[in-house]
Amino acid sequence: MTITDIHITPIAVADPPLLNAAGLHAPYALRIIVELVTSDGVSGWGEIPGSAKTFAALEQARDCVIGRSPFDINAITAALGAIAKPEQRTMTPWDQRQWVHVRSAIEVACFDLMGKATGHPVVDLLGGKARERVPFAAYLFYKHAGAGGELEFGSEPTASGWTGARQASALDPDGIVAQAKAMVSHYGFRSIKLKGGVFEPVVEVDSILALREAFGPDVPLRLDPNAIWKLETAIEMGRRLEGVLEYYEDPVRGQEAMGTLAKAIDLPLATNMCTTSFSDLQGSVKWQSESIILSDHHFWGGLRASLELARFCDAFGRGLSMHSNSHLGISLAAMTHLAAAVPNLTYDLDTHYPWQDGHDLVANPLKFEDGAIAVPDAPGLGVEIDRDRLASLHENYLSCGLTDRNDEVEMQKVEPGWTFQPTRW
Ligand code: GKR
Ligand code: MG
Repeated sequence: MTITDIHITPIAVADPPLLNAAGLHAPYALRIIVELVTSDGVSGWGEIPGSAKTFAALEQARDCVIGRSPFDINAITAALGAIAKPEQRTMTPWDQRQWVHVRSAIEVACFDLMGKATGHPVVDLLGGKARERVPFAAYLFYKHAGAGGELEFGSEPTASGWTGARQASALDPDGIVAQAKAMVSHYGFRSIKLKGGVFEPVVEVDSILALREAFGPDVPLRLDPNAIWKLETAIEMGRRLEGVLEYYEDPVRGQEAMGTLAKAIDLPLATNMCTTSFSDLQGSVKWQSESIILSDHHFWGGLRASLELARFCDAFGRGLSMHSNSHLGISLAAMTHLAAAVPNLTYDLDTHYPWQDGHDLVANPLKFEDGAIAVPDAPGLGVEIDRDRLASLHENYLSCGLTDRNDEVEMQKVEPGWTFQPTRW
């Protein structure tokens, strides 16, 4: 089996006006879909965050893939390593390094092909199931009214349930509790994460306390201000949240500050911002910057790299959870197979999927039942791509005018003069 072609398709999917430390989500989230085609006419699929730089890097990667077997991931990885440029993570909440994304997209598509060739689900190729069902967490955002895409900013919705909550604004603790109730009742999630870094820290702590009041002590809660708080603020807020949060995610920026915070409060710290690559692991040990690392196969360079990260976490006493960005069903399937194969991935995973639900290019998207997804047994990732849907999401990309995610620019459309500050409060 030889890879004979690679199709790289940028797409844009409707995304509601969600707020975060870097600004505001645009009406469309960008993704890139990678299809590897083999000599026997089989397609393997990968999905990663979209950006012009990542698209260009994928174009350069063609020759590393074509003519090779999908079973030869070591050779493909070495070829990619030879053309990749060194790159640093930037200050944004999401990781913009393109080569980790390229490796991830290609590797996931190879695993899909290997599964289809052998008749096994990807989880089997990663060592087999450590669990039958993968639990996910509700991921709440402060947001303006509107559902993204064509609807953009609208008036308050008339729809009920999750459809209504997805359109509604949520700008205070009551709005957050309403959003949580709708999302939890629709998907059955049993843990809740709030994206912070948007309002004064006391407002965000009050939102967490309102969630605790509404859901009781048995629903684990997480708060993620995306590293925008000062150390003294994070200590003060952290003390109010001791005994309330399951973990406190990236309240401050950098491993050293996280390590200092960890000593000052009695709360587990988690990160997808300060320990984000293998070269950060030395610093993680030196500063003891977190108790829990949020893996992400898009950012760590694929599924096998994520298994290696899991071994580090096991050996160095770190918990392991999973990070997410706006995504569709190929990524959801890859996350599910990976999480099913990692024995020590014991936290409910992040997912943005509810915000994109109904817009997927996967014809048979994996379904949440009681907040979890049953690991598929079909060969490969177990997803079928709706090619018409892929084409229309690509049309969205061509017409929406976005080529990169820039939450600061989107925020300036609503609040002229607003600027991102690496440390705000
Ligand atoms: O989607 O706005 C967002 C999030 O802030 C995302 O970009 C982050 O990467 O979910 C992420 C996180 O946990 O930091
Ligand atoms: Mg985070």
